[in-house]
Amino acid sequence: MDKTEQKGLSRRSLFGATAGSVALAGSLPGRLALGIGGIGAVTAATSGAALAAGADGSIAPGQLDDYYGFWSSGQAGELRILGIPSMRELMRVPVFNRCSATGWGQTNESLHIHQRTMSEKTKKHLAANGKKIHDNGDLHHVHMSFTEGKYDGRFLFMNDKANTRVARVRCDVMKTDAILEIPNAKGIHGLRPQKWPRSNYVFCNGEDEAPLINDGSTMRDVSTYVNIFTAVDADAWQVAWQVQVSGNLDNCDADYTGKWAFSTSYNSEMGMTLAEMTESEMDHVVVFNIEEIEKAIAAGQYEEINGVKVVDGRKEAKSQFTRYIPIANNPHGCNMAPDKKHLCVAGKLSPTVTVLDITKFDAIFYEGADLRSAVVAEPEVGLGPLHTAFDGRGNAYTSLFLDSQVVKWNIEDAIRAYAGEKVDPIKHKLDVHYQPGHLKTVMGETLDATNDWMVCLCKFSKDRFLNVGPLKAENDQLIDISGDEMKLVHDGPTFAEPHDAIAVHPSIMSGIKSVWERQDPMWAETRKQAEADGINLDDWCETVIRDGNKVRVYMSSVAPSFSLSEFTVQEGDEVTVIVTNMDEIDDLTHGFTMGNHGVAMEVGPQQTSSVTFVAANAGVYWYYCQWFCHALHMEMRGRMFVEPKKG
Ligand code: CUK
Ligand code: CUA
Ligand code: CA
Repeated sequence: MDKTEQKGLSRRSLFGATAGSVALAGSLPGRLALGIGGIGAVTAATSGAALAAGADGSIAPGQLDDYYGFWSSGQAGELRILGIPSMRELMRVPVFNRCSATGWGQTNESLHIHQRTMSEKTKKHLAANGKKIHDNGDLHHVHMSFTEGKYDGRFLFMNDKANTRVARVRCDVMKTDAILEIPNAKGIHGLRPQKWPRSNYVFCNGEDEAPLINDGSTMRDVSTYVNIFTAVDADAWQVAWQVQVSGNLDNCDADYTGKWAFSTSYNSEMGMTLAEMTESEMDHVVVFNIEEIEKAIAAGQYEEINGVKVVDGRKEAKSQFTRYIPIANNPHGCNMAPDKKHLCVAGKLSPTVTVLDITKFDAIFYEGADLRSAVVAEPEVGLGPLHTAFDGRGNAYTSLFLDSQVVKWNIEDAIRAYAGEKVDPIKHKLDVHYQPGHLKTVMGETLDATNDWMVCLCKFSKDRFLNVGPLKAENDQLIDISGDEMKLVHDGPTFAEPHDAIAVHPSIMSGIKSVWERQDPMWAETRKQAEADGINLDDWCETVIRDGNKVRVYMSSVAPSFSLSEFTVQEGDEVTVIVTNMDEIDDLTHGFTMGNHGVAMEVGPQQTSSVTFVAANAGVYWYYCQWFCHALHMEMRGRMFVEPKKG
C-alpha cells in the first residue's frame, strides 16, 4: 500500500520538496574537497527514489519517512520529532527544559521568551532560589494549529503541568517562540487548539484545585478552592478569558463547528485524597458554550482577577456557559471523532467509553433538560480505557491501560447496540506492551484521518528491551491499522515520558526552513542592543564594547573560525557574547562554549545567539565551537583573557 497516494500526492513530489534536508549526508573530506558551497549537489542521489515503507514500517537508509511525528516528553519538558513509520528520532526541541546542547534556558533570546509573561510571584520565587527561570516542565500534550478542522502547519502548542504554563513552537524553524504562565489556574494538563474556523484559541485545563486568591489566608478551607478553564488567544499569546468550573479538569477537546469545547473531570467530588476523589459513582464532562462565553466577555459581564477576565461557570451559578454531563467515575480521555459528531469519553475506572452526540448539546442547555440525553452509546471495551483515536472509516481505537490492549470498535455499531440492536461494536483487540496511555492515528484528530498507522504509547516496557537498570524505557509501539485486524509492527523505546503524539503529513510542513532569516524576531531584542551599540549584526562583527562593568563581545562565525580569536575583560565583568553565524549552508550550525563557565549555545546558519555570564576569576579561558562543522572544527576556538582586578 502506498500511503502517500491515498492523500493524492505522489512520493516523487514529496521527496522533491523535502530532500534538501539530507544535503549534508556527504562525508567530511568530500565536503572539504567540494568547498562547503558545493554540497547541495549531493541531494540528487535521493530525490528520484520512490520507495514506500516496508510492511513492517521500515524505511530504507537514505529514504524519508511518510509522516512527521510530534511527541511530547512529559517530565523531560521537551518536544520530540520522530519519523513515522520508522520511529526514528529526528530532533529534540527544548521547550520547558534547560538544554545543554542548544543553550535553551540560558541564551538571552530564550530567557526573554521565558520571562516575558512571568508573574511577579514567580519571579520572586525564582530569585529566592537563585534562578531566573523554571528549568523543568511536564509536557503532556502537543497539538498543531488548525484551519477549518485540518492541521495548517503554523504552530505546535503544548502544556506544562508542573509550572502551569503553555508554550508555542513555530513550525517554520521548530523553535519555541512563546511561553505563557497562566494566572489563577493550577497545573495545566489537558490542552487543545480550537479546530474551527481556525485555532483562535488554545483551550487549557487547570487540573489542581486552589483558592482563587492563593495567599495562604484560606488554604485549608477546601470550600474556597476553584478550578479554571482557560482560553488562550493563540495569536496574541495572552489569556483571552477564563471560566471558573465545578470539579477539576483532566483532558479536553474542541469540536468541528467552533461552538463547543469539552473537558473531563475525575474529581467532581472536590476530594483531597484518593479515597475522596473516587468516592462518587459519577463524575462529569463539562461542555463549554464558546458563543455564550464570548457574548458575556464582550458585554463586560465578567470579573477581572489577576488581570484576566473570568466568568462563573460553576454548577451553582446556573449559567449558560457550561453544562455538566454525568459520566461514570473518574473518566480520562476526551476525543472528538473526525465524523464531526461524536465525542468519546474514556471511562478509566469504568470499562466503558461514553459516546456523546454533540448535535444534541443545544438541547441540554435548556433548563430542566436531561443532561444524559446526548449519550448515544456506551460500549463496554475492556479494563482501564484511557484514550481514543480514530481512523477515516468510522472506527475508534481505545487504549486499555489495565488490560494492556488496544480495542478497535465501530462508532455506528456501538450506537446501534445502545439502541437495542444485536450488533457487537468490538472489532478486534490487540495486546500491547505494556499498559498504554495515549494512542494516535495519523491525523486522526483532524478531518484528514488516515487508515494506515497508529502509534500506541505504552507506559511500561518491562522485558521488551535489554535491561538498562531500575529506570526502564517506555515503549511507543507502531501498529498497522490498514486491515480488519490491527498488526503490531515495531517497538520504539523512549525516554521519559511521552504522553501524547501526533502524526502530520509532510505536505503540511512545507513552510519549514533550513536556514534562518536574518531578520527573525527570535533575536529582535539582541538586534536592538546591537543597534544602540552602533553595530549592524548583518555585517561582519569583531567589536568589543565596554559599558561600565558590562562588556558586549560581538563576533561572527564562518566555518571554521570565529571573527575574534581572543578578547579581554576584567575580573568581575558581566560579559555578553553575541555570535552571528554568517554561513548560509543547510545544516551548518556552529556553537559557542565558554570553557569552565557553564556556557554553551547553538548558532544555526544565519542565526544570532547571545549569552551573558560573569567572568569571576582572572585567567585564560578557551572558548570553542561545540557543533561539529568542518574538518578544522577542533581549531574553531579562541581565548578570553580575564585580567585581575587592579588595586
Ligand atoms: S494524560 Cu498521560 S496518558 Cu496527561 Cu494525556 Cu492520559
Ligand atoms: Cu563551528 Cu564547529
Ligand atoms: Ca471521581
